[in-house]
Amino acid sequence: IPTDFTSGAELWLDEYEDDTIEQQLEEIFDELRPLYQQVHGYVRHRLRQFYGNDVVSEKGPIPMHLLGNMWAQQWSSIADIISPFPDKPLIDVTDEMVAQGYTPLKMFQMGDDFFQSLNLTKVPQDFWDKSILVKPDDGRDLICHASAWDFYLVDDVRIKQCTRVTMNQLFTAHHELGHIQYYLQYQHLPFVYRTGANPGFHEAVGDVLSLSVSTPKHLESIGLLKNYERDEEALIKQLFLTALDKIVFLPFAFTMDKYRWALFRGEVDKKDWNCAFWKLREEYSGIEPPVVRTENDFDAPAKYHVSADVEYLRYLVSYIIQFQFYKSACIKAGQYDPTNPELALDNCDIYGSFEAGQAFKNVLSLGASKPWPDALEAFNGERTMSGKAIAEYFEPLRIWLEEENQKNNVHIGWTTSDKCDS
Ligand code: X8Z
Ligand code: ZN
Repeated sequence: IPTDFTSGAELWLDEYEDDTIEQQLEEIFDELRPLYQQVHGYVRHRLRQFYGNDVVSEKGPIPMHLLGNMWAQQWSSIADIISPFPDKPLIDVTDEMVAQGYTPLKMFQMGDDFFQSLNLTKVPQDFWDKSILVKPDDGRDLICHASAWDFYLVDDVRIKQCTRVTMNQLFTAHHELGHIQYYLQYQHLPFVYRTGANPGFHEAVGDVLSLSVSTPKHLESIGLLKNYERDEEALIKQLFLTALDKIVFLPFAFTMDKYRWALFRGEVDKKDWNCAFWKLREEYSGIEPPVVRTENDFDAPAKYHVSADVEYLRYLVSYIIQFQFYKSACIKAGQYDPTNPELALDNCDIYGSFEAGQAFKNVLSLGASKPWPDALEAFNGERTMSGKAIAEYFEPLRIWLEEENQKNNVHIGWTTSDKCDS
């Protein structure tokens, strides 16, 4: 393990065990940028219809306070005002969960059941006894940002999540249980190997299950979705909803660490620290702050991971490789066949597939004992990170968006704004 890191950036990047990781991600991001720009253009167009030209310009960055999330990192919470095909149902099973009396406990039990259905390990009793799954009401000062913890003993793994009964929180419960499953699968290894093949692997596991849970097929099977008719329009609407989370997130995740690398490497003068942040957010995501910022503000630490000093590239890597895992798991489960529209990738449910579970076991039980390309190979034979699977997943949406944006004369890309005064 090298100790002569030239900056914190090199220390963080070391975990990816590949000197070309920045370059690789840059290239993958370049491949996906056209799709992001189509989503961005369409959303801006819809927001213009909703709020008018005075609020949203035709060609500028989107004012981020309209996007429904404090950091504009995912935009699905405004899906009701920007989705195509208003007559088609927008899949949000939150109300149904509440109506059926879902509790945080039940949400985690369902997640645990999903892992067991793949023939993976059920969470130990200690997990249920020692986790915090509901926000304590005793006035304790507690960080509510969801997290999963390995106590590096045997079967002592815990989640801390201030769980609310919503569809999104159901996905987060699976995300956190993914970390737990990884801890359990490698707990037999020596301490130095009890970590992910790289940090992105750890973030990807639960999300693969969430992708499956979010399909109409799975939601119907667990009785949360009824009378859903999956025609061409419903399919596009569903893909659009997923893109508001999974595609929109890519430039956000990249900029969180591009920003910190630049600071760590001494590339930004301290007097420009705030505007450098907004410049990156604008360049990569095409968004702007709601009001003019100055160097008297310092906005980046408003994001939990920045204040808590958690590396963020892991999520960019995760959002790319989780589609590689998902696609292969779907094929193994007999749930995806590119030549059969009945077995589409975006409606693949891997629940109950021992084959998919075995692929996970191959990867997770290695921990960090082998370089990550070896771990990936153990899943599906691939050895490189690739944007091909995520592009394939969203291909029908890309085709639809390009046509729709063209038809509506939607501007693609964005001009620069000056919302930060150095
Ligand atoms: O922080 C998380 C997880 C805990 S590892 C809840 N995520 C990122 C975030 O919320 O910013 C999951 C997706 C991105
Ligand atoms: Zn996580």
